[in-house]
Amino acid sequence: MRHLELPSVSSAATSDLMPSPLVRHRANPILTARDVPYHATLLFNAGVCRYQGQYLMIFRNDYGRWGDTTFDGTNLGLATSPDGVSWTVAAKPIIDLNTARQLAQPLLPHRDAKHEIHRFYDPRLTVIDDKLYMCFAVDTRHGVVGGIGVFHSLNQFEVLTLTTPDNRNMVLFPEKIEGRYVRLERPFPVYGRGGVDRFDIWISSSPDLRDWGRSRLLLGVEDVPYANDKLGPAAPPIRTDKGWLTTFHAVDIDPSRGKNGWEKTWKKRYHAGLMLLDLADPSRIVAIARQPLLTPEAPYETGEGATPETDGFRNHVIFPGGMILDEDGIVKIYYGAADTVECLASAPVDELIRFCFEG
Ligand code: BMA
Repeated sequence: MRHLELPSVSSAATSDLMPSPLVRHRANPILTARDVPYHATLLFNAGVCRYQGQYLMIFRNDYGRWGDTTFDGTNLGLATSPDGVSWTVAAKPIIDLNTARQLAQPLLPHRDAKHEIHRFYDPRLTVIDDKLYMCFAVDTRHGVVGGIGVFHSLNQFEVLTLTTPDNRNMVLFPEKIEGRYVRLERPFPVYGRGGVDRFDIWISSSPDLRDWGRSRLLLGVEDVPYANDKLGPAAPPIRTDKGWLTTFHAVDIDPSRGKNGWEKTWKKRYHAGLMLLDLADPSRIVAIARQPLLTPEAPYETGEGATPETDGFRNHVIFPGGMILDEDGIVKIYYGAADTVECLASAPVDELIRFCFEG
């Protein structure tokens, strides 16, 4: 991989690498809890896709009280848009905790999902052959697991598979590759890692979306010059003629940080990264930008301006969850900012590809 011979972050920053082509939308944040007709506090980390002639978003809503880290719960909300910028939120959540427990129960046949499942969150949407799929994370009594399900209609969701713990941040590729479905994922091993986060991106495949295997390491923390903590997938990949273009999240820790968001200490910073994977063998990285695609800089990302009431919940967080290539060659990237609001940034697809090689 090209970046293995690359300079450190500080020397890269002073060199003449191509700057990120991504431009933040003027209307940011494009969707917040204030747009939701039911109890909502933090609206972020949405999955977004184009489906049945419109833009469709499923967002995470952590509801409680501003500034208070004891939340009442989390549900998933639905929003639609004709242009990907102005959104209308459906009257009720699309999946709440009770529904999630019922939906997952068939895959937990010898357990009571009511006791087993505590939280269902971080939706990621992919359309394959006109069918809408959603990956998600589930906090259970026995660890965090990733899941994949299919919408038979927007009112009918079937959970197809759950992973073993600990895994999450799963995203599906939008088509089968060599006859198999493919996903990116982020297991989080503890044993052997010296008690610190060192989480990497893995790739697996499946003949039927239920049974997964052939897992391989795709990208390690040490491969990303601006990460010193952990990595994971972000938005589901898009097809381009040069390869699968995909974002990821990359975290660095600034130990000097004190109060920074609603928690007493939050020392992490989440960037968006970008890479290009081989079309026929997506476990092969064709190119990866050595600089971040997006780093928290705008007030709604650093958190100081995330809401009129308070800082963001977790300041300095950018977490892409949706990536759409429109007919005009512009890629829209949707991301959660400060774990508080949902934002949009865009760039021409050709420039994003060039950024993977020259950025
Ligand atoms: C991760 C997940 C994400 C979140 C991020 C930053 O562990 O919970 O949903 O955006 O932390 O807080």
